[in-house]
Amino acid sequence: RNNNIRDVWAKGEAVVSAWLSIGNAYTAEIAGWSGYDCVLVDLQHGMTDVQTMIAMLQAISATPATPIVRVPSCDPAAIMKALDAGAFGIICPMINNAREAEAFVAATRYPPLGNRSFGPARGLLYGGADYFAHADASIVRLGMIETREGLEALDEILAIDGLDGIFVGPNDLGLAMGKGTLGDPTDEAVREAILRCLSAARAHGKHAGIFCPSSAVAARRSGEGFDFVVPNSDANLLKSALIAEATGA
Ligand code: 3PY
Ligand code: MG
Repeated sequence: RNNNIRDVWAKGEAVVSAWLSIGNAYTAEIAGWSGYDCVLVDLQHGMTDVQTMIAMLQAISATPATPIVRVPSCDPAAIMKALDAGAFGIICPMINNAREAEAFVAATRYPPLGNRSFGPARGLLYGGADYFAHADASIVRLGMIETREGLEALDEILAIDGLDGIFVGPNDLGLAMGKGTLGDPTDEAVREAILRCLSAARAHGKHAGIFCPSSAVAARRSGEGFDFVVPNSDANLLKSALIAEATGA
């Protein structure tokens, strides 16, 4: 089973991911048929439990999009559960240092490279009978940079073998820098910090992703060199569409 993320990167292009905060298999299926390279189930801030995540991953499996998960934390058990449920990529929030990045990557790789426990469940169904042979190479791992500590430790985090790259959380990063939360930060220091994440990733030959509040911002970010962009979330899109219909605007 291919991983669209790696296929898009191999072409030198930017991956465009949908982002699901609503815990529902039908909306996941709709997202999967909407032209995104991958569809992310958010277990950190999304209104989704593990059982619903499994149904969402099943729904995404029936579409051309690659299923991925943002886990709630660096907890190895949560990471392994998402992979066993068929996620082909993991975004791990709040990576602060090399030790956390290393633990994250280890939880996604089978021994001898890592410490992922064997029991691939849906991974074996979605990934195919040869899942075990290819899982370590095909799974994508992005560590989130969204704290002061993470920003300061960019180089040591990016040096971790097996980490594909970083994913910037502009809201938490702005908050950590005392500048409030904005999906597209206007503060000069936060903007500079985001671009520092991008240049550090490039210097290490790794990938850089970022959450964006709209497709216009996502297009600007991919123009800057980010090669994994998320233009908005299902909940925000639904809300703005509902407001527009309610007001007739
Ligand atoms: C952030 O902006 O902090 C995120 O985690 C992405 O939404
Ligand atoms: Mg965040």
